[in-house]
Amino acid sequence: MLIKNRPGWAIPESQATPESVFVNRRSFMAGGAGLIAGSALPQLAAAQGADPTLDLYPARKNTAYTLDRPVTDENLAANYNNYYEFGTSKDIVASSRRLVSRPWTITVDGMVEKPFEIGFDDLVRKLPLEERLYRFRCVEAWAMAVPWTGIPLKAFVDFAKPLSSAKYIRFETFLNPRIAPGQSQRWYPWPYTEGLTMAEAGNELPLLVTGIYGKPIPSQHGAPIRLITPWKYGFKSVKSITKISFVAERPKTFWEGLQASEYGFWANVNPKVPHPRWSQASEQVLGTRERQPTQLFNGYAEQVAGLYKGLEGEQLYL
Ligand SMILES: Nc1nc2c(c(=O)[nH]1)N[C@H]1C(S)=C(S)[C@@H](COP(=O)(O)O)O[C@H]1N2
Ligand SMILES: [Mo]
Repeated sequence: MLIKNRPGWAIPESQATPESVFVNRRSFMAGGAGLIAGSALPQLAAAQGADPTLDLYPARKNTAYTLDRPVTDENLAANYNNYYEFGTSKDIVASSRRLVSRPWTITVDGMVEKPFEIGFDDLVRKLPLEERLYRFRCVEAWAMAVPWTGIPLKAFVDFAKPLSSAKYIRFETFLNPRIAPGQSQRWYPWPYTEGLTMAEAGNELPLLVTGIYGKPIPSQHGAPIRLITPWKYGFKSVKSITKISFVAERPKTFWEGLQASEYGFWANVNPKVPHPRWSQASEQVLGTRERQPTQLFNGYAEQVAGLYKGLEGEQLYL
């Protein structure tokens, strides 16, 4: 990663770029709204080139999820991103503007009663949206705290009607190298893929996120819909989802495909289990100069620790 004029909140190269360090090494080798009926608003917005879901924001706040730190400044979060489809630096905002998030179709297939396709604008009005404050922790040891708006994944799973034989849920990002320059780099296992167990998917925490800071989610954060799993390292939180499959076998994830010894399937946050190349004991909070202690399950042990009973033999924290 190349930072010119590194801002104060940026993290020293040595601490902040493990994912890109690995990859670069690899690449070297190889208004008048009151007059209009409510249902016409989205179409009108779309015709004017505005986001057709604007009327859904801000969504109802679910105050059950509280923070132990201030909300990260919106501009910091919006300009320090990991989105390898658009480049390996943190500075991918301009490149990510090439993402075309409308029309957007999501394919739901695999072990479901009936596979289907659904337009994003249809889906987002079928299921309840809510806003939650969550901590967020990247495996690179930087952290933030963000108001996400989304559909609880649990509600989506009920809607999709998986068969009881489904064991995992698998998410896929779009695949289009003409839009995403990173996808022309053939040594990556595109498309970006992630997965959860069905038990994890049924937990209260995971959100299918459609908005951030009370507005529709911008391209660099994974428009129009991405996953957020706040107790896991950030790479689990797959962006710009076009396919959701219910499957019997554990999916092979993007980062596992690149470097399985460093980025595993479970990826639960744990201060006591270091990454093979750096400590996870503390984290750099965006917008501050201090490091904070990392918390087990990123502070969400109460909600998720029970999911891992009986799985102690697995590499739960990598
Ligand atoms: N499709 C896709 N999803 C992705 C990534 C990516 O490169 N491509 N990066 C992941 C990583 S490593 C992190 S830390 C978060 C970053 O989310 P943010 O940029 O919205 O903060 O997105 C995750 N989801
Ligand atoms: Mo990350």
